[in-house]
Amino acid sequence: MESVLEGREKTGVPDAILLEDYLNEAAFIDNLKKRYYENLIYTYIGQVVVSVNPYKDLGIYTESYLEKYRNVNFYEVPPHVFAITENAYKSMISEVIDHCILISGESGAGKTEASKQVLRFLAATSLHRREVDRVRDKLLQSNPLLEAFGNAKTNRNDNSSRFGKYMDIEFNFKGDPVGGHILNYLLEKSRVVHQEVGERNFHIFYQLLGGGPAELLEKLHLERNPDHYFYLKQGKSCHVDSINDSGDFEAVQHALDILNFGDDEKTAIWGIIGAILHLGNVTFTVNDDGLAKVVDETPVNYCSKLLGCESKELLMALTHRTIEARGDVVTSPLNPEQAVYARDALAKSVYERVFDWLVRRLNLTLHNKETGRKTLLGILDIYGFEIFDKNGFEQFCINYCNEKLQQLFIELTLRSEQDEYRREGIEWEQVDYFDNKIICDLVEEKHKGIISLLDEECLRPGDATDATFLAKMNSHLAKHKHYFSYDTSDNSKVKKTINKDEFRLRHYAGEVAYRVQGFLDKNNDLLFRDLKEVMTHTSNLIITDVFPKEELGRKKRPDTAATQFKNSLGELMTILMSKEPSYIRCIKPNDEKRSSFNEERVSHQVKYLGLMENLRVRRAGFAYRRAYEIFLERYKSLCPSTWPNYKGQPKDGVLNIVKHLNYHPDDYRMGRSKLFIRLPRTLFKTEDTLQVRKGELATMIQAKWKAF
Ligand code: AD9
Ligand code: MG
Repeated sequence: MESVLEGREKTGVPDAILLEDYLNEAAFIDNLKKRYYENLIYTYIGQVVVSVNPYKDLGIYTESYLEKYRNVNFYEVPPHVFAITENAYKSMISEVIDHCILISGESGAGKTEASKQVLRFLAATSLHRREVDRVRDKLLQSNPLLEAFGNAKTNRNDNSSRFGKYMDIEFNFKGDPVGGHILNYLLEKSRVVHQEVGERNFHIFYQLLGGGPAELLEKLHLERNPDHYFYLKQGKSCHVDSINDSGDFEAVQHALDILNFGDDEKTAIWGIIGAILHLGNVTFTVNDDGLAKVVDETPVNYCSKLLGCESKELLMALTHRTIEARGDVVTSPLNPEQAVYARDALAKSVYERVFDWLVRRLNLTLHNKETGRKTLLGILDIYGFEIFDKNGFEQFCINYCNEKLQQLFIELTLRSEQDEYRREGIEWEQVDYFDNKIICDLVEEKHKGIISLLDEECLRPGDATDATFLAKMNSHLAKHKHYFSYDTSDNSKVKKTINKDEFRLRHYAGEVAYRVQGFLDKNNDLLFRDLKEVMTHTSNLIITDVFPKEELGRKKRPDTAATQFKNSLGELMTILMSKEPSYIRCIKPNDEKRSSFNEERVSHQVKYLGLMENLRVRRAGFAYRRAYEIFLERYKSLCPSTWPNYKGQPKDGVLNIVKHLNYHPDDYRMGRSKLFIRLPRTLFKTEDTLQVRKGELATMIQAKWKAF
């Protein structure tokens, strides 16, 4: 295999810090492009992996690749997600510190694929003892299961993650994976009841219909054709060429088995999926008083049967609302519009809670009972930054989450760089970069940020609407550099591009216009009490678990959806900050989901991911650094005092080598544990000398053999 240094002529440079013209974005992109067309999708910026989605199978994740990247030095093999994973794994084991691998990039850039390969590589680290094998299989099988329930086709990505996922893998002191734990973030549950044209509901619905055995579908009273279900067909794209629903159903069944789901649990799961589909087919009309009346009771009956509740009760709860006010209980009928709202709220709530249940259930299975020293390696794979034609509350949350991650990247890459120079006693030069903290604050700041303003409107009794929320933002945020709306803009050009019911944020990754419609509602996240009550006494074992009776007695209003999300992101940031991070920065090379490299699209992402700044920071002082031991090991043959035998301190050995090679004093620094080299040129020369030397040594050996 080529090393990072040896491959440079044929295929561009494998590490962008080796680019001579490192300030030049065009040169950086040209390098990525050259490599992309050679099927080399990975390029480093120091320890950061930049990955460009190949949109085709490159055969670079096979067993033999898993092997090739085991026990190697980061810089001696071509860039790969396996290399960065091996690096993190090795340092986790040897230094006994927790690590995390943070994967970012916009929707469709390849985060989920990368995270799966990272997990595969880690799972394969075990020594194949039986117990470890079992853990490994479970860790791996959690993926297809969660993807089935949490991913969907969007207009950006056929397998788009609609939830955020952070997974810790636990290793024992021997370095074997012994357990895991998953944290999930805000599932886009509105998708259960509505999809934009070209999109689908969560995969699992189509998988069950496409792959479920006939007897199962019969029991669930389901038709095989997804077009039969209102909740599945709104996007008008039930069938997708790139997706094999029935095959994926098999994979889910297999995963459920490996993860020890019992028959009763499986029955409960399929019952719920079926119940949601039937629920979506319940329609309402008006009775003589203008109030909601169910058109056809059949789907209500099926739904109740599958959830295990009384059909009459469900029917009543779908068309009525009971309110308790100062001890008085008043039940009033709903109009058809309200009834549809109640129906959808039930479907969303059931699905979301079942998803949470799945994660809890997985965590029970992945829980490691062993005590003793453990280290963790976390993998973060969330929904990427996205801009659609219509963006709502969900995109607002997703993009806010991406702002937070970008913020973490900025803080940690700069901080760790600064720390390293300080630790090694080397002078540091500051590099300017765009700090997106201002946007994070705009969204999350207490009392002033968008989430606070939204919560105020949600909690305000009386006439609060999406429009009053917009007005409130306009009055508070008019002057903010990253906030725009029709009313706050006095520039007629801007006015033309923005609708009256939108606000626009200038995110780190681009401008996004959000329609305010639905913000209050989604943030309030109400499920009428009547429906909740019915859910608390069903016979479906998952539903009874996720709708506990105690919830009905609770007086305190739960946090709003946005506030819950904000808090859980805050906790996530704390977790990530406490670990040693590695980064995979994913780039989406075009919008057509095909293998080609659109420079403009890439350039946009290079800008907003801050890759040029990243590169400058890496190069500001010293482009290349290597621990003394490693440098010595690689180059010891270049100096008579270190070859063939050297017994002294690595640092002294390295000093001998660089002196012998006539390094200019300005070109390098001796840190406490590492050698720092200012320019790639110096290293190239050294590497070339090494190649010549290897040739000489080979000839010498051959000559010896001949003489012998
Ligand atoms: V989202 O934010 O969840 O919408 P991701 O996760 O960034 O997005 P994903 O990993 O799902 O994107 O990749 C999108 C598609 O690109 C995959 O379904 C594959 O078809 C394709 N892809 C991505 N990475 C690779 C790869 N390393 N090799 C081959 C890839 N194909
Ligand atoms: Mg994804």
